[in-house]
Amino acid sequence: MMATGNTRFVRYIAIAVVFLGLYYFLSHTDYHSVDIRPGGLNTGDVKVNDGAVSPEAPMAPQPQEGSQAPVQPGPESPAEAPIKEAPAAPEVQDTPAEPAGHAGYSGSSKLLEDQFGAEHPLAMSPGAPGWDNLEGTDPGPRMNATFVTLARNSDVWEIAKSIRQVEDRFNKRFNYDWVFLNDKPFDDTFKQVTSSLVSGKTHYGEIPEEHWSFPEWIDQEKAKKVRDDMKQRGIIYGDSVSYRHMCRYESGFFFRHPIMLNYEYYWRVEPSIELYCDLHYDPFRVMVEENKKYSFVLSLYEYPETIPTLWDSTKKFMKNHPEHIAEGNTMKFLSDDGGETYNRCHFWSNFEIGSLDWLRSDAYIDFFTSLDKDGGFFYERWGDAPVHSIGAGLLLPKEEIKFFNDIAYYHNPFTHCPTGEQTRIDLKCHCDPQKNFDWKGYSCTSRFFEANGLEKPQGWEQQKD
Ligand SMILES: Nc1nc2c(ncn2[C@@H]2O[C@H](COP(=O)(O)OP(=O)(O)OP(=O)(O)O)[C@@H](O)[C@H]2O)c(=O)[nH]1
Ligand SMILES: [Mg+2]
Repeated sequence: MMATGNTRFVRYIAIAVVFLGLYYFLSHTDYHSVDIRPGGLNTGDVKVNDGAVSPEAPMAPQPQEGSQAPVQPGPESPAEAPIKEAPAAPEVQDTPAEPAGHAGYSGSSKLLEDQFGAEHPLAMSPGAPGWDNLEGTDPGPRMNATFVTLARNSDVWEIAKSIRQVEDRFNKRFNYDWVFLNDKPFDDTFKQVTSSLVSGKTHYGEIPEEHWSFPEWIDQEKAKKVRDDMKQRGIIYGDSVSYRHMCRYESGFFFRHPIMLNYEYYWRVEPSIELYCDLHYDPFRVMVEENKKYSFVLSLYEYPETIPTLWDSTKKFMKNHPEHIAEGNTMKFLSDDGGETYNRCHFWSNFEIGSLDWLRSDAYIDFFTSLDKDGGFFYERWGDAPVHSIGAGLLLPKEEIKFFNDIAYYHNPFTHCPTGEQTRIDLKCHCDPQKNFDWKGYSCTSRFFEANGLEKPQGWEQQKD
C-alpha cells in the first residue's frame, strides 16, 4: 500500500516536472528572438501589431535557417574586428544577386513579389489603382525593411511626435517594424510610449560599448584639445564627446547592430521631425524596384570647420581602393574640380531610406574603416552626413541614388516641401512651399540634378531665393 502510494506520488512529480520543463521551454523559445525574415517579403496579412512591447532583442540572436550568425565584435580591436567578418547581410548570403530591380530577393520571394506586385501595383499618381485607399492595411507586398531611430530615453516625447507623423502619413497602412537603438538601456516609459504608437513590431537594442567609445588608436589628449579649441571657436557640438560617438556610430555601426542584420532596407527617423504629405506608395518598394541604394530629401553644404581633412582621407582611400570606386559615380555632386577638392555638398542624413546591404558591403566598410583609422571623428568633428554622402557619391553608380520629391520633411531648420502645386494638393501636404529649401542658394539639390542630368520639377524657379 505504502509502496504503491509512493510510486504514484513519484510518477505525479515526474509528470509535473516534465510539464513544467515543457512550459518553460515553450515560453522562452520565442521570447528573445527577433523576427527574422530571410525571404525579404511579408504580406500585409502576416504583420500584426499586438500592441505589446517587444522584448529587448539579444545582442547575438540565434542563427536561423538561411541566415548567418551575426558577428560579435572582437574585444582586442573594437572598430576592426567586425569589419572584415561582417556578413554582407545574412539574407543575401544564399541569395544570388538578382538583376537590377530586385537586388536582395531570394528566388521564392521574387515569385511572391511578382505575384503581389502585379496584383497590387504601386500607387504612384492619382487615378492609379489603390491611390484612394488610404484606410486599412495596404494589400501589396512588404519589403524586408525597418524604421530605425537612435535615441536617448530623454528623447521619448520628441520621437513620439515623429512616429505619430510617420504612422499617420504612411506606416499605419504598411506596419513596418521600428528598431530603436541606444547607448544606454531603454526605460519602460520609452518602450511603452513608442510601442503604443508604432503599428509594426518594435525592437529595442543596446549599443555595444566597443561601438560607442574611443578606439584604442585615438590620442585622448589630442582629442580633448580639439574639443576645447572648438568650444572656444563656438563650433556647434564642437566640445561634445557624445555627439562624436553618435556621428561615428551612425557612420559605421548602426547597420551592423545584430537587430539590424535581420533587415535589408532602413528608413532613419530622428526626434522632432515632421512629415507633411500623405505617402500613397511604399518607398521601400520603390527602392527595391528601382534598384536604389540610397535616398535623400534635403542636401546642403557642411560646416568647413568640422571636416578640414575629410577629403584628404577620402583621397587616400580612393588611392588605396580604386576597386571600390564606382564607374559613373556622382563625383560631380561632391567636387567641382574632378575630385581635387570637396565642395562640402552632402545629403542630410537625418532622413535616409537606404540599403543596409550596401552599407554592409566591403566597399562601404573599407571606406568607413579607412576614415575611422585617420581619427577625424575625434580629432575633428566629422558628421555621418558627409561620410554617408561621400560613400554614396563615390561607391555607387549615380543611378542608385534617389531624390524623393514626394516625401515632405522637416528637421530643424530646413524644410523639403514638394515642388509642384498639383503634387502638394494631391498629397494633402501641409507645408509652406515658400519654405522649400531645395532650390535655395545653400542647398546642393540643384547640383545633384545637374550632376545626374535630371530635369528639375516644374515650378522650381519660383522657389529660388
Ligand atoms: N542614444 C543616444 N542617442 C543620441 C545621442 N546623441 C544624439 N542621439 C541621437 O542621434 C540622432 C542625431 O542627434 P541630434 O541631436 O538630433 O543631432 P543633429 O540632428 O545633428 O542636431 P539637432 O539639430 O539637435 O537635431 C538623434 O536621433 C538623437 O536622438 C546620445 O548621446 N545617445
Ligand atoms: Mg536631429
